[in-house]
Amino acid sequence: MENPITPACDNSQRSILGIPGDLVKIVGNPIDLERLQQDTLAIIAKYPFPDSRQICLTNCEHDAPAEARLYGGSGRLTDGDEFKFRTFNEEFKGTYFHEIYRRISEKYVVGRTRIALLKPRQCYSMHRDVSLYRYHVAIFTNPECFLVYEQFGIRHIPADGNIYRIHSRERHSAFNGGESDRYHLIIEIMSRPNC
Ligand SMILES: O=C(O)CCC(=O)C(=O)O
Ligand SMILES: [Fe+2]
Repeated sequence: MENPITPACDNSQRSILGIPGDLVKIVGNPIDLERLQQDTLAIIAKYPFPDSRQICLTNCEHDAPAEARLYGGSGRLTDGDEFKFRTFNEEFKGTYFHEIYRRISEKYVVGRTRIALLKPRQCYSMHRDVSLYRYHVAIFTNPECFLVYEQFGIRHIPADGNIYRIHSRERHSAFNGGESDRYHLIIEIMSRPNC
């Protein structure tokens, strides 16, 4: 008899429920992953990751203290205003992150832009974000890292140099069920349908 709790599923699909096709979708042209990884390693070596496990590449004010510029936009925002953080931090100008930020800025209004670390066996609470979409680039990941949607199942974002647009207003979380650190670049974009 079929087990009603764990229905047979095709693991190669890496999804469980009926999911809208574009829940996680590749946008634009790929980036140079190796350059991004090199610049990430340099940043990791220079700046400690705080408890929120995020370094913000954008900040709200030019004249904020260095500490606030790096960490002011990290973690959960109390007011949900992702577009306060629109100034690219001088500290990271000249990096490949800046090039990617400028490339996306040519087409969209870009807000809070972060490097997010998820350590092995860490996860986020289930939540909805204010923004409809976000862009993600997996910088370093492992096959056991997943974005989890309450309604739609799970998705793995591979480190393949692609920029992925995710739906961030659907209830979701993310976890690292693997044994190596996961680093994602997360970019807030002013949402428009079909962007
Ligand atoms: O994968 C992550 O680090 C964060 C996922 C998330 O909650 C988001 O991007 O909205
Ligand atoms: Fe989120």
